[in-house]
Amino acid sequence: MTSLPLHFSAEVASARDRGAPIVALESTIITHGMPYPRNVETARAVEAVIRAEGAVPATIAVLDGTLHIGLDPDQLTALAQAKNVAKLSRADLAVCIATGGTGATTVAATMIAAAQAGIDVFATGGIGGVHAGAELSFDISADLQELARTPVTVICAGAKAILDLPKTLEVLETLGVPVIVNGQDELPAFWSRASGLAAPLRLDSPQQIARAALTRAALGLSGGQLVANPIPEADEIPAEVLAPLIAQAQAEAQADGITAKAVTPYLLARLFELTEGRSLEANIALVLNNARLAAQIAQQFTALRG
Ligand code: PSU
Ligand code: MN
Repeated sequence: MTSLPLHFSAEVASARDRGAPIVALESTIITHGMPYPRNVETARAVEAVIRAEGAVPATIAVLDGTLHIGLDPDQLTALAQAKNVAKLSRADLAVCIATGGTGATTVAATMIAAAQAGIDVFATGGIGGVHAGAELSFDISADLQELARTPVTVICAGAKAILDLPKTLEVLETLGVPVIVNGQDELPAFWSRASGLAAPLRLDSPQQIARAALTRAALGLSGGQLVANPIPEADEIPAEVLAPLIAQAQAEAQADGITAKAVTPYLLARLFELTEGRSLEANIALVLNNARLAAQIAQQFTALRG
């Protein structure tokens, strides 16, 4: 058996030595979720928010066959500029590492890497879920199963509103994943605070969220937690403004024969055009907001573990 080629950045290695709180960050949002140069600007700003809150960011990616936990600024810039980077989910991670490849980690693959590295908390924008029309396409993100099996608390702003949210909630319920809304009774829908769907669970503080994860582990329950953190009011795009544009993008994706891993990046890029860039501004704002909460939750894990 080969040993796992896992590489810690100097900043993350030092945080591990000190027992400082660490927040994992994914890289597919950089390579497939946002256009250059806003992607790298956002990645840097997200890391800065986490440091300002007293935690250490660990952006995760596979570079030339090595699983990196924490990227230095040059590595981050190179990844953000690279073309045709692979999008790695659970199924792809080992092949990419074994063949010396380079790839960006999705929510599922980032959770796997975070768990390997002993990181409890991971901030992103929106998880993957059940796509509209999944009853025909069977397009259900591997992110959902990962939440059921890997013990990481994932902070998002809800599943992306390009998905079928009721079906996504049903699958998460079937899988036994706690879906915890931070501070409101309604599930947020990524770019909007409202979804029309009730929050399956609600908690109101970073300490409660960390305590729930530790209690889950103490009960012997495998798997993670999903925290849905509503986008700040000032940054949201009302659901009724987005709904027709999402429907248009979905229809175009189908007409263009877009399938599998290409669906989410296609829809995000098309919405960027249809909203004249507004969807990207909201996406950036919600990621920063999630990073802040994730850093606070990571600190509570450290404090509660003592
Ligand atoms: N959050 C964002 N933008 C993104 C993603 C998350 O704000 O692009 C990425 C994550 O990596 C997530 C992926 O795992 O979208 C979902 O892809 P799929 O639907 O193919 O599983
Ligand atoms: Mn999919």
